[in-house]
Amino acid sequence: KASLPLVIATWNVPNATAKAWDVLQNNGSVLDAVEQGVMVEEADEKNQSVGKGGRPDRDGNVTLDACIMNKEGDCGAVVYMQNITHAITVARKVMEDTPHVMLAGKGAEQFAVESGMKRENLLTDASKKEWEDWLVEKEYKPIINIENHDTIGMLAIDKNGDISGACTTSGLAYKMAGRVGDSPIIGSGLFVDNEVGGAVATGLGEEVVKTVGSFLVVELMRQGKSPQEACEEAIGRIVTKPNSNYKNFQVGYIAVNKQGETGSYSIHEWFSMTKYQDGKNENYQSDFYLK
Ligand code: SD4
Repeated sequence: KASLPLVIATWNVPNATAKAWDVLQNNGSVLDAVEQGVMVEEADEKNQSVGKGGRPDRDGNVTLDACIMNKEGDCGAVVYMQNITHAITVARKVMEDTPHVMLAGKGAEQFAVESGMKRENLLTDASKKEWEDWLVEKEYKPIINIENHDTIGMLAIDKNGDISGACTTSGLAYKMAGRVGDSPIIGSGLFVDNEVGGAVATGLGEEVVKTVGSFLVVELMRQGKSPQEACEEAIGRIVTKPNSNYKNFQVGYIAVNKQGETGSYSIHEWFSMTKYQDGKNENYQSDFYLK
């Protein structure tokens, strides 16, 4: 049996997993752990895929997507939200303080401000400069891989075996205004079932949504697959579609089951998972489909 607690996250995000681990060590809840863990990346202006410092859409607006899910199976999400750094906290407030599961755009921002969060400019000089350079050619193609810095999805399982998950992103750089990806969609970007396990996705959100990826991974684990096998089969659903263009985009999944076994798999090389377990905080290169 795997040693608990443990925390896993998409990509190389040791500061985020360390924060979540600290919360668990200090008897914080598993929900606090994933929320506070991903907040580290939201606040980090150097991570240009999440929160403050995120890359904008084509019009220069940073728009955030996030969702969170607790061990009771409740969830909350914000989509297309601007001017608030900690989208995950707003998602949690949607879950806990409203009768709804999802708020979008202006309504999400208004709710955040009414809940005491402050408006901030999320477009940093660095991301603004890159966007201005992009405007010259305006060539739009999904970026296959951004090593180290990307959408953060996190799953944690506490010493009692209870699971929670969080996912937060600024979405694809230079997306169309109004575009929403997989990350705030429960079942696509994130799914947790405390009886079975949890999964989160990263990469080209459209492809994750089309296959309801994270829900699929969890259901495959329910049928007896290991987290690794489940992630591989969910990637298989994408790459075996007729006319799949998978050579041109990346999707990656990480998963944990109730026993604390973990898995990760992607289409292309260079996806990785950060895992904090047994006091060790390590990054693991993920196995991948396109060899
Ligand atoms: C999206 N899945 O908005 C997110 C972006 C991402 O690696 O994960 N990029 O589609």
